[in-house]
Amino acid sequence: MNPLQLVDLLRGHKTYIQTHNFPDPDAIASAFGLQYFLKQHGIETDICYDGRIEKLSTKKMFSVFGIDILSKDDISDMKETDYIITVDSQKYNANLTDFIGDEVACIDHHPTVYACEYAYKDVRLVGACATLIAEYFYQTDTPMSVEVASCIAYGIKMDTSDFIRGATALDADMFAYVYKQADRQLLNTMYTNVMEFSDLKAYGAAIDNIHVYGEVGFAVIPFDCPDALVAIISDFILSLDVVDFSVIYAIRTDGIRFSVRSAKKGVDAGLVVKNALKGYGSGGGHPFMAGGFIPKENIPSLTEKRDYVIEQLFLRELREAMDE
Ligand SMILES: [Mn+2]
Repeated sequence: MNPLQLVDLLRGHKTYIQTHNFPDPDAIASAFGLQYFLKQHGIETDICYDGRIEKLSTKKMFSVFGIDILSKDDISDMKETDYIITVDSQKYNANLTDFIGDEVACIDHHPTVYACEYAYKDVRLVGACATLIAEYFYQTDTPMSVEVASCIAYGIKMDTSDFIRGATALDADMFAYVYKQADRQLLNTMYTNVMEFSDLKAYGAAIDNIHVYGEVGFAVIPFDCPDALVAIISDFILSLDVVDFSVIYAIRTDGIRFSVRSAKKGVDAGLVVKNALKGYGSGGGHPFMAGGFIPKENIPSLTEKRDYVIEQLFLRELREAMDE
């Protein structure tokens, strides 16, 4: 795709850049980078999202890099004729609210689930969406600010988990490109003071409750805990040397939220959680990272031995997955 075609498409239109709901660092870095890129070519845009920003480290991006972003409540004046560019997400996905504007463009690095035509479409399966945005600057020799360079570097690092998750040669090349223009101090700032006291409580609960069977680690967080934190704790438990598959779940007021990780070759976390929770709730995701949910009305069917039942559901699926 030639990014200058996107510039031509938008000229004369009120344009919003929309991230997926509950945006993560890659979605925010992609939106912020794209906004700056378009501005350099004479196009003013607003960044918007739906949902909440749960993690302290993600919120911190706004002050560190100087990002302005509008929540759903701030965009009540959006019109049907306004243009929307979706970044790090695609129209009709469950994680993207359908705002009233016209989705004319899409820039994403996820596989397409529901096909949709856009006037400008750039969907490539690389490690981070921010990589695609960095390439726009590179291809067109458009200058970027140190804040944009540092922010894109952070987005790429986070979404590829420091180049161990889905990273491609393009991610590495574009990281090198932005890193040379980044302020390393600014980037380093993102890694300090990012844990909240409530996070520590969730880590503590998971450590207290961990059960390991073979290479499978389970832990329950027996209180309300945001999705993003359940996911971080699942990564944390997977980092134990004896654990190759982690199942972390939080008991929340609306139900039980699961985060599942697989480092086992051939064992698809998405399939395991989908099958394990069948009849109780729903689940799915990628081969290496997935999530699931049991709504509160189905919790009684797990009986009083809730944790034992959950462990058995997963262990049974895992035995099958490993046999195949
Ligand atoms: Mn992403």
